[in-house]
Amino acid sequence: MTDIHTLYAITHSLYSGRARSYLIKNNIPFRELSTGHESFKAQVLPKGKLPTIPTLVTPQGEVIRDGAAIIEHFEAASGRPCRPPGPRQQIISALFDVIGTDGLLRPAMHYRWNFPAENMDFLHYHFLYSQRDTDSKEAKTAHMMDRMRHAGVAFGVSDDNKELVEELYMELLSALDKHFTALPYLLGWKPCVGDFGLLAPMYAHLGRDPKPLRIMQQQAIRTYRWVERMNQPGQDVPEFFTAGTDYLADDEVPETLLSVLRVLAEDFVPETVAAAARINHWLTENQPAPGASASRPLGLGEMAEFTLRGHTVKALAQPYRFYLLQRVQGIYASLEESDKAGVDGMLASCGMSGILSSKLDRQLGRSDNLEVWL
Ligand SMILES: N[C@@H](CCC(=O)N[C@@H](CS)C(=O)NCC(=O)O)C(=O)O
Repeated sequence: MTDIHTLYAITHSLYSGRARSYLIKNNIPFRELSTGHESFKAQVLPKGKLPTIPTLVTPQGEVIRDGAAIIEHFEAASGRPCRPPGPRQQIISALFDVIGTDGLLRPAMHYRWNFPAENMDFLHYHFLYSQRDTDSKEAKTAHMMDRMRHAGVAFGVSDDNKELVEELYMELLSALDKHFTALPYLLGWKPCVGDFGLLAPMYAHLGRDPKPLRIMQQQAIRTYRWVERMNQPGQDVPEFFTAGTDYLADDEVPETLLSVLRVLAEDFVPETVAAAARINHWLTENQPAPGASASRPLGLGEMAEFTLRGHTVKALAQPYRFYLLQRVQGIYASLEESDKAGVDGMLASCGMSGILSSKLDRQLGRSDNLEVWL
């Protein structure tokens, strides 16, 4: 038996970037294989239950499907090295994990799929070589790329609001860049769980596909460096001359990070409120049995509709957002009243108060590698 973990993942996959970065930053030895390897279908999929990446196989042969579950596996086993100690920082870290995983799909999909002249050859290479080596490889690649091309629409990008998606993303980049001027990570001198979540869209799509990569390198150099840094072992902070080693002291959440959240709140909060209403309606109508899978979107008809700067946006309402949001709400519920007041003030100052009250009528849990309705 080897002590090396196997990460089934692929370079251009959004969710893979989050788990890979966690393994790199925490010095966990691993090799990466694509799902095109025969072992994935034959040995891993029966235990992972869904063909999604990232999926991890431990040296003992345990299979863990889902990026959040992979990170939780290591966090729980090693004293939570990536959870900051203070309540405000813990809430912010868990919140960035949700936003990164589910709140930036519009810019990620828009900048990947709506610039074919710049991106298409690059994408074709990556989709082709993630396939099993069969004669139907090219046809399957074409099919997969065609399916994904429509992902932007499903997540709310339309001909009417493309400029708005770009405007908001440029504001995000500008706010992030100001933040990374003084600090190399979200909450100080080392990455927290929220850094890994945010990396998901910022690496494989926005920090790697040719069109958005150029934008980031030219207009948000410090953010680009953070993306690079998140994929390097060690701290990687040569440009900081008086670098610290830990999270910021006294549970500080810097004003520059609240400015980032102010931009993110503009669509994250109304979308979350609308998605909760939509999914709660679906729950009333469908009454899934306790233990039924909640791992996939409910269906193309289940769209959250909300207004963003005067435009109507319709985006898939996904239970997974609430699976991760439950963690933020759980941290809040466990706090002393005085700490709750501190968190309330902080969230109100950046337009994020709504995330605490947006809840589903049924809790979500995890069983046998699937998110399930409780
Ligand atoms: N909740 C999962 C989502 C993983 C996921 O959807 N990954 C994409 C690639 S970025 C995938 O495997 N898609 C194939 C599929 O959905 O069948 C996670 O965070 O790991």
